Amino acid sequence: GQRGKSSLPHARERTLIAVKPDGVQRRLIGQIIQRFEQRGFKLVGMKMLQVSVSEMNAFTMSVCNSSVTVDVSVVKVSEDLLSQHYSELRAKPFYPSLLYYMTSGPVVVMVWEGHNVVQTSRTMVGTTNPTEAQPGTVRGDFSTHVSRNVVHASDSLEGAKREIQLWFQGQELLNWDCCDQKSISEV
Ligand code: IDP
Repeated sequence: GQRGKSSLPHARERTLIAVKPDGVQRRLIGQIIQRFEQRGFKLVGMKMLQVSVSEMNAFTMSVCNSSVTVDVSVVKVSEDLLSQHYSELRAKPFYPSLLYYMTSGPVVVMVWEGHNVVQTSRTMVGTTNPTEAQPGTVRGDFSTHVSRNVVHASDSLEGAKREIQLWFQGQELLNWDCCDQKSISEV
């Protein structure tokens, strides 16, 4: 297995976790934070914000298989953040309604650090579609439909790096020592 120096960078691995608007509305922030704390990960950044959309006066989204045009002209600026965050999904039919959902209320974005945190948090969060998510996962315990799956977790090391840079300024992330670190990881 990995010993000594080779495992060093992994203990400092970071990922982006976000409680989406439905999770905030449903008062799940605390329970989600608790799961990452009790697992042994370290919180190094956290903030609450509401993202708004620009350059979208109206869009059509599909609700229960019928098209509905939604006027979002009252919602303003900052498309950048979400369109970059979800850049790979731009061509998907659900993309407009995803933006609408993600801008519908506050989100809580967090950066968690620890050994293998990217992969482990994907396991803790569960599959994208809650229908398949195992009980014990966040999505498997708190959600039923893919369009309201409560939480976001970066899906790769590169994705995590990109998303952390997108959502956080460098000085918003803290390097601090957890007093129990030696009991949680060898490094
Ligand atoms: P992930 O959040 O598990 O990484 P992605 O495929 O990156 O999954 O999708 C991002 C988000 O887009 C999902 O978490 C979910 O909120 C939404 N989404 C994905 N697929 C669908 C769909 O088929 N209908 C509605 N929303 C979807």
